[in-house]
Amino acid sequence: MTASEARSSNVPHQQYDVIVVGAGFAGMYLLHRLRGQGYKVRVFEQGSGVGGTWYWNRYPGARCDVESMQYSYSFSDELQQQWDWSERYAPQPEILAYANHVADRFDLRRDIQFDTRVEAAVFDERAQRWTVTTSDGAVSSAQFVVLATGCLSNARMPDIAGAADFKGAIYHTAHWPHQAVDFTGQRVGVIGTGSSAIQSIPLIAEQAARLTVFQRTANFSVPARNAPLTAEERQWFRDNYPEFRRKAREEMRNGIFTEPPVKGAFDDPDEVRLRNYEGRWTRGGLTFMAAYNNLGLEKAANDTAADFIRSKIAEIVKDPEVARKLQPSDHPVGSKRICVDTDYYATFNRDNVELVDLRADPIDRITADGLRAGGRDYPLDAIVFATGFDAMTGSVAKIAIKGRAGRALNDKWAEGPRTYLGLMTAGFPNLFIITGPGSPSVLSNMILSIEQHVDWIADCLVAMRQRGALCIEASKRAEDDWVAHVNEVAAGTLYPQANSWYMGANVPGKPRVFMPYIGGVGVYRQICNEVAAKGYEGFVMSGGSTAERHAATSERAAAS
Ligand code: NA7
Repeated sequence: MTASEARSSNVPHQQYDVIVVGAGFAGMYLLHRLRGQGYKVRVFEQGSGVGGTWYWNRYPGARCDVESMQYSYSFSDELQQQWDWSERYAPQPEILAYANHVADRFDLRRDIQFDTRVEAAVFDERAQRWTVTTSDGAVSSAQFVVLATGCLSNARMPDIAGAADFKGAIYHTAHWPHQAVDFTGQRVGVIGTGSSAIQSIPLIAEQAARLTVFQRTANFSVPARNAPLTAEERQWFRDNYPEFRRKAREEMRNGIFTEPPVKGAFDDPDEVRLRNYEGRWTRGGLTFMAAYNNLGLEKAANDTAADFIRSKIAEIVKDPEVARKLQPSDHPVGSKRICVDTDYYATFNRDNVELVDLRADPIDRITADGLRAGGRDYPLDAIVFATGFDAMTGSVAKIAIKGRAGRALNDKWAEGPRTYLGLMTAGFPNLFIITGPGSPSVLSNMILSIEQHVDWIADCLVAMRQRGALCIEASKRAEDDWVAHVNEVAAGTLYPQANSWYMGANVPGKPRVFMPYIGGVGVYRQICNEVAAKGYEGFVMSGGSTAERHAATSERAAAS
């Protein structure tokens, strides 16, 4: 049957064992693992290249907030020994070059179809297979579908009146043009003050004639202290990789190897505590939050760290009124992902930079010539939306997924995502999610969490093959218990106190549910391993009889 005949008859014209959605770090490693186990795999990727979030987020200053020696694959020792990261925090072009290197090194491209969106995935209960429709009009079928769609991949463009009237250029940090944007001589407005804004604002300010930053919520940020990596620093990691990676996987809450805190904030006298914060501020990076073991749990402890950062902002920013606006006051530090910056606060000392507090002066509308907020017009040549993502569920929701009895996943998740271990959702057999809601995901070093999920799924598929099982599905009960556990653990922390994208609070109408699992990657890994060791406890495997397998295979053969 030709592809066009298949399209017109809606009969799948390509049969795979596994269809993977997305060729970011998750999709790439999954393809490598599964192909190595003899599965026929097809990856569909909507971008024209690999790298996922690092393919799209090309804004000035984009870099990872996890150190490059740790934000890298660990599955291949040759790879981690041979790839030379140039800086403490890798810039986006280097991470993208790394992703391309991995694709070439492991010959991944031949099984990735670029420029192709997965639009629908429907489970056929008779054949026990998924029928997948892609943006090129093709229909494919696979026993398994894996959503490697990423947690921060569905950029959110807020609906601000008048945007269509604007005569200048509009950008979104997560859909940055592939050619460098030159703001020289321009009046630029940046909407948002999350990580993307905080990384890009200092660089845009250096180029633009005038930069206006429209801030709705002030964010906590600590200095990155980024610097070139020396050969000795790289070698130190390489020599110790087995131990560092093991600790990161098994002992750290967030999958980043560091010295874990052993004390609470009030176990130290005030001056010792301040010295500790000062030392971490000078060293830079996310480990600021590892100063004490109760910063994410007790408000009073958290206040000591928040006060320290607020005092630093007041020290750096010369205009006390601007400093006051930049000092976050409505959420505990760390309850929104803490930002890591280079000269962010100091940028507000520049003569060409202005901060607009949208709480006092909300956006009225975008006009032909700029933006009006609090009744005042700000003339602009370009507007940069640094407004974030419909996180964790946004990219899944864009695919029309139907499981058993034709039930839509978007209907099932209308009140918030429900999964068992973040890996599967009941009623949707053979559909896996990589770093899905209900797993540590965005609270962790994503690459390590990706590797853990991919390995678990790959092992699970092999176990199914050995048992002759055709189908695996999360049980409703296991899912209910897991969702209750995820909520319970989150409720014991300060995280739900912030209106964060972890909570879905940045998207109007999105249910407020704390989506990631906050129990820590070590604990989570242990739970996943135990579930597998107990014969995939909480999952139901079926279709194991030879007759059933034979029938399903014949049905598939007839369909093609
Ligand atoms: P974030 O962290 O979600 O930041 C988005 C920013 O945009 C944040 O300051 C928002 O303010 C602001 N925003 C969103 N909508 C609006 C509207 N309508 N008006 C004004 N301001 C708005 O996204 P990022 O891309 O910076 O970072 C995402 C993650 O990527 C980050 O955590 C790292 O893990 C990497 P709000 O706080 O909602 O008031």
